[in-house]
Order: sequence, then structure tokens, then C-alpha cells
Amino acid sequence: MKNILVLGAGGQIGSELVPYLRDIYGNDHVIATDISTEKRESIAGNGPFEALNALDGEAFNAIVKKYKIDTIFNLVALLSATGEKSPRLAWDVNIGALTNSLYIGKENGCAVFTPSSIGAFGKDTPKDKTPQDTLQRSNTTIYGVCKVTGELLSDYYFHRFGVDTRSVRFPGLISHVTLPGGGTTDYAVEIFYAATRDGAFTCNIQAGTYMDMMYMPDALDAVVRLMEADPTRLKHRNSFNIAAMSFDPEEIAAAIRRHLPSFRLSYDIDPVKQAIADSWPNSMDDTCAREEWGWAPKYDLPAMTREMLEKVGEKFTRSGKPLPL
Ligand code: AKB
Repeated sequence: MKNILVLGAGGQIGSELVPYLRDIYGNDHVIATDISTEKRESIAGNGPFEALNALDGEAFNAIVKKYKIDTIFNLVALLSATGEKSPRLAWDVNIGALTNSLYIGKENGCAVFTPSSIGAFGKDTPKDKTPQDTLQRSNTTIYGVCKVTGELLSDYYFHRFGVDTRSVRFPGLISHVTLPGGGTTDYAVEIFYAATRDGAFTCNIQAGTYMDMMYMPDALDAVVRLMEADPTRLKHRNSFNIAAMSFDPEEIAAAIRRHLPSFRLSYDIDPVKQAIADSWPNSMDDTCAREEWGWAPKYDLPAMTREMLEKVGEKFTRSGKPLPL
């Protein structure tokens, strides 16, 4: 990777991937783009920024040519719960950004990374140790339908046109920099803000609902490790299961209580999010990623919890808002 384009740089992943890539490849070699110009200052940081609607193929192609881009990170997507509110919009945005990335990637000789998700699995998929290659037909969300489409189309572009497409199935991502929005796994981020601010959290996902989750530093490491992997070792491409931890709301609450003993958890279930969570795996088998490109997460639930509480706590201290204890 020499000249990298990041679409959706202002989102939960993009806001951390851009500085991570700039540290490795140099500020001027990572071009951040986002539809929102409001966030230009914070997104641009210390490198190039272009306002871009990824659905505008002409503008997208012009930026790829201007910066001689060789790798595209397509992080544009409406998440699972938002998708159920506006399925048509979710399809148009998620698939529009994907097809533009693949087509423009093909025309300009770029590698393309588009994240998939645990949402690529459905209610008939084996729930525990979900295999790399398994049933994906029983998908019940538009987000999942887009993810399965993305996996198939990305593999098609590789086999048919030789485009270097690679991808991972991300679990719920936990981070302290930018809040996720409209996802089913968002509770696992919100719980840290509520615990720090109020000492209590009302969870919209039922106790006993297990989902794969991952701390952002491991997700960033996965992306670069996969994109830099020796292609001759890759038997799979779109997309690799990657796993780091799996927990239900009670388990993350217990991990938080080790640091904030008086933390209280209550429930007010969101039926849409709960139905989505129920259709997703409890935990994925990531053996192929480990074997084919050396995937090895560093953070488990206790390590992630310790760091999240510390970092979110620092945010509140800096902002002058009182801490709960
Ligand atoms: C969501 O909950 O929609 C996302 C995901 C797991 O893909 N965080």
C-alpha cells in the first residue's frame, strides 16, 4: 500500500484507521474522504482531506487519479438497526459505495477493502464457533443482505478481473474515539459512557444474548495485517471470520464492576435490535484468519474493559463533567 484512499473517514472505524495508517505509511499517503464537510477539521488531522459522496462515481474516480491511489478502504455503510428503518436507503448507500469502489478499483488497478460483519450470517447459521464457510442464506436484515452481496461481488471482482479484494467479518467494534451509530452492538460502547457518567446503564439487548466483539486496536491491526498479507497464502478473501471476545450484557457488566463495584445494569429491550442480535452468531471460528495471515488479537474482555474505562474516564475529566464515584 503506497497511496491509500479512505471512504467514510469520519465514522467509527475511519476516524481511527486514518491516523493509524498515516503513522505507518506517512501523512500525505493517506487521503481521508467523507460526505460530511462539517467534520473536515477533525477528520483531516495532519493529512489530505477531500469531501466526497462515494456514490458520485465521477468525483470518486477523479480523486483516485489525482492522488494515484493504489488501495481503497470503503468504510461507507448504514449499520444494521438504521438499515431496518430505511432498507431502500441502506441498499442504495451500502451497495452504491461498494460497486463504485470495485469498479473504480478495477479501472485504476487498486486493491479494495470493504468490511463485512457478523451481520453476514443469519438465523440458520450455526451459532457457536460459526465456521468460515457456512450457511448465509437465512439473512433477515438489509444490512446482512448487503454484506453477503459485498462478499460475493468482491470475490467475483477478484476471480473475474483480478482486483485484489480482501475483507474481514467484523464483530461489534468497541472504541472510545468516535461513537458508533445505528448498530445492534452499540450497547457495548454506550455502557462505558453510562458507567463512567452515571454509574448505571439501561441495556437494549437481553441478558444471555452473546455476540462477538472486538476492541478497536485489534480491528485496525487486522485490517493492515490482512492487506499486507502474502497473497499466495490466502485461500479465502471475502471475508475472513475474526474473533476476539464474546460476551452477553451481564458479563460485560461484571467486568465493569471489577473497577466500579456499584455499577448498576437494567434492561429496556429494543425488539428490532434484539431480533437482529438473535439472528447473529454467538461466537465465530477464526481459524482460517489465524492460519492464512496470522490474525492474533491482543485484547480480551478484562483488558478491553480496563482501557475503555480509563480512556472514557479521561474524556469526562477533560470535559469537566463529574465522574460517578
Ligand atoms: C452493527 O451492529 O450493525 C455493527 C456490526 C456488528 O456490523 N456493529
